[in-house]
Amino acid sequence: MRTIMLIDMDYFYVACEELRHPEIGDKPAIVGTDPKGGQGRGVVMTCNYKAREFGIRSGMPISAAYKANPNAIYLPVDFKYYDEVSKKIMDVIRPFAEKFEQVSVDEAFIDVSKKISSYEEAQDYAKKIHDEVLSKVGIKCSIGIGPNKLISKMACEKAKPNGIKLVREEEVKAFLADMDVGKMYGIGGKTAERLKKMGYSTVDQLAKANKMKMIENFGVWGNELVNNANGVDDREIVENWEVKSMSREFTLEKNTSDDSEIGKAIEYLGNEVIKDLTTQQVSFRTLTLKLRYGDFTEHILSKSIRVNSDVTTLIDTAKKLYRENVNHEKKVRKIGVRVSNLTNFKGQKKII
Ligand code: TTP
Ligand code: CA
Repeated sequence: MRTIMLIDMDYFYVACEELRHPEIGDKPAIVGTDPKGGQGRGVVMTCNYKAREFGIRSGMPISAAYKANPNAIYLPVDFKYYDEVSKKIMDVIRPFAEKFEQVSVDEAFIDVSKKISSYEEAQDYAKKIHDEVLSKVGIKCSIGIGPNKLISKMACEKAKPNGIKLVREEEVKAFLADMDVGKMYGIGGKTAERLKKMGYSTVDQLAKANKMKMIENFGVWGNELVNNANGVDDREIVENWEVKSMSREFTLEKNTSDDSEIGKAIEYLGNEVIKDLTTQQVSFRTLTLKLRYGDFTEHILSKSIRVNSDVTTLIDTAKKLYRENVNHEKKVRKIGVRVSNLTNFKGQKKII
């Protein structure tokens, strides 16, 4: 039985602020730009559930939030502090996992297939993780449990806030049945619109779509969309970004969705990584590409390479990962290229 969990912190930035500002109590609170008495520009990054009762949401103009509730507590963003809290949380979660993949500052997938032998056990295990994050860090989270990444992520959406939701393999079909395509993990607003125009409004309808037609319209992604609509997703949990690896990252001068500019950044990073590998006299088997978008969400993509690693293979593979997975609805802010599963030139495994 494959058991995947997605653990996501509730209203993360504000939850962090609550740790150091107990005076927030049960008042509505917002992290974002300064509202300047309703004249401020910029957006709400997130808000607690009390503020959500006033219709305030992430991404909303801060001026609109102010209009909805001028008496809420408005706090500036402090990425450094949220990263510190995030690290503490991930350190709590990691030991529970056979495989651990942090997907963003407040979310991680874990594979617990071998640790768990029944769904009941999975639920108890998730409860343990939930309680330990709360007792050690003081932050509430929600956990989705399912047979793959897609279902666990979507189950987690249903679990929010502060809940655990399990979707068994045999429940997947019913779970997806009447769902709007826009609610499916990985489908953004523009794609949902396109799908609806093509006659696929619900996940059910998309599940029955003709794959060739979908590939004509969406490229290889079309095939994946239909698989996902059927609840099928065989993506692995990609192990940690940091360990036993070499990596280079690059923040773009301006957030962009220009493929050629991103291609150039990948070439630059690929060449730098190859230089590092040559200096250390190691070759790699696994390549990982990290895309961080303007809204600070991240996409981490990985591929194992069979042939010996050279710079052309590295760059071509990284570009392919980019082309096949990029979310064109968002602009890219930062790119990272990492190589792992390193072997020294004599063929011995090397741990870095
Ligand atoms: P999310 O996990 O999407 O949201 P959340 O943790 O605030 O709320 P939820 O309880 O629904 O999970 O995002 C994590 C953090 O990323 C969030 O606390 C703030 C930041 N963020 C932005 O900066 N801009 C955005 O548009 C979103 C959605 C999040
Ligand atoms: Ca969250």
